[in-house]
Amino acid sequence: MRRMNVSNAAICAGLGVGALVTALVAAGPAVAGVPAVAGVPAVGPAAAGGKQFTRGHLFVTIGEAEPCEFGGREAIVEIDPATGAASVFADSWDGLCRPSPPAVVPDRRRLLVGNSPKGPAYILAFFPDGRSDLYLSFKVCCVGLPTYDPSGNLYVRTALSQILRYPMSGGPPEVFADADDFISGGGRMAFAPNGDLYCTTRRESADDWIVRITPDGVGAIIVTTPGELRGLAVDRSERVFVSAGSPTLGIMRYDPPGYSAPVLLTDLYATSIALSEDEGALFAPSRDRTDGIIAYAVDTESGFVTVIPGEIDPWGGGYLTGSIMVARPVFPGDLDFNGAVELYDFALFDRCLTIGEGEPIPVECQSADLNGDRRRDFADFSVFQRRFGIVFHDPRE
Ligand SMILES: [Ca+2]
Ligand SMILES: [Ca+2]
Repeated sequence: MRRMNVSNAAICAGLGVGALVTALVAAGPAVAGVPAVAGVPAVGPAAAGGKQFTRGHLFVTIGEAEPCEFGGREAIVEIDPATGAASVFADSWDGLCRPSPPAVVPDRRRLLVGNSPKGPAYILAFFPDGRSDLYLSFKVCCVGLPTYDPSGNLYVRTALSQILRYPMSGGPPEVFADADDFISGGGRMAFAPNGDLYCTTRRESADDWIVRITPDGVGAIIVTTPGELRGLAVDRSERVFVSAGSPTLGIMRYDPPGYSAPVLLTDLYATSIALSEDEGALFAPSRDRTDGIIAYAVDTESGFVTVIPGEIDPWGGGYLTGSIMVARPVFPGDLDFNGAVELYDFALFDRCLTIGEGEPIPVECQSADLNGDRRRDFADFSVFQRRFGIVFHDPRE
C-alpha cells in the first residue's frame, strides 16, 4: 500500500486548486416504501439538464498504422450495438494520438480519453456535442485509460508503473498503487462495484498477471495467465474477463473465489473487450482479413459469438483495431445513470423488483442487481441504502 501526494512535480495535473467539496449526503431510507430523507433532491433525468452520452453505446478507438505524429489518423467511433449504426465521434483534428480506451464520466456528460504521443501525455474530455477540452496534462509520456471508482474518484495509469488517484473532492493526485502492488507501466484496469480494482500487468518475457487492489491500495496477484493479456472487464459478480494477445488463447473468464481455472469463451482475437450493460455479452472489435474491422458480441456464459452488423471502419480497410468502452453506469444504484443515487433511482429500483416472469427488463433495471448474485430482489436493497445520496461532482467544473 502506498499513499503519498504527487508533489515532486513528476505529474503536472490540472486538478486541485479551488476545487469544491462535493456534498455527499449520507442519509438513507429507513424502510422500504417512501424513503424518509431530508435534503436529498429527487433529481431524475428531467432535472438533470444538458446533453448526455447515450447509455449502452460502444465507443471504439481506431487508428492507422502510421504514427499519429506523421499524419496517421485516429478516430473514436460511436456504435449503437442494437442496430450497428456507427459514426465517427472524434478524430485526429480533436487531438487524438494513440488514444486509450475511453471512459464515460459518472454523470454521462463527458468522455475522457488518454493520449500518448511521443512526448507529454494528456487526457482529453469530449462532450456529447463533439466539443473537446484538455482535461489533464502530464510531464511524462504515456497514460493508460482513465477509470472511475464507485465513489467518483478518477484513476489514471501512467508509464511510471503508478496508478494515480484524483479525488472527486479536488486536491492533488496521490499515488494509489505502484510496482510494490505488482503494477506495470502498461495494461488495463477495471473496478468491481465493491471498489476492488482489477488490473492486468505486462511482464517482459514472462506470463502476465491479473492483480486485484483493495480500496486501501493493497495489490495482490490473483492469476498468472498463460501468455500476454490485452483486454480486461469485470462484472458485478467479480468474474474477470480477459482477452489474450494470441488467437490460441482468445477470450477467457476467471471465476471467483479461486480464479483458478479459466473458462475459454472463444478463440476470437481481440485487443480490447467491454461488457454490455446487462453483462450478457462482451463486445470485442477485431480485425477480419477480408471484411476489415468487425465488432463481435460474445455471450458471457456460453461464449457464443454474434456479429454486430454495420461498418465500423470510418476509412474502409487496412486500419488497426483499437480499444473499446461501453457507456454503462459507474455508480452502483444510479439506475438512470445521471451521476447521483437519489430518490428517482429509488422509485426505479422499487419498480425493478416487481417485474414479472417473462416481462421485458427495462434498461434501467439491468444494473439493479447490486449484490452481484444475478437476481434483482430485496437483498439488493441494503446495498442501495448504503449507496443512497452519493452525487458525482467533477472537480474541474
Ligand atoms: Ca440517478
Ligand atoms: Ca441481487
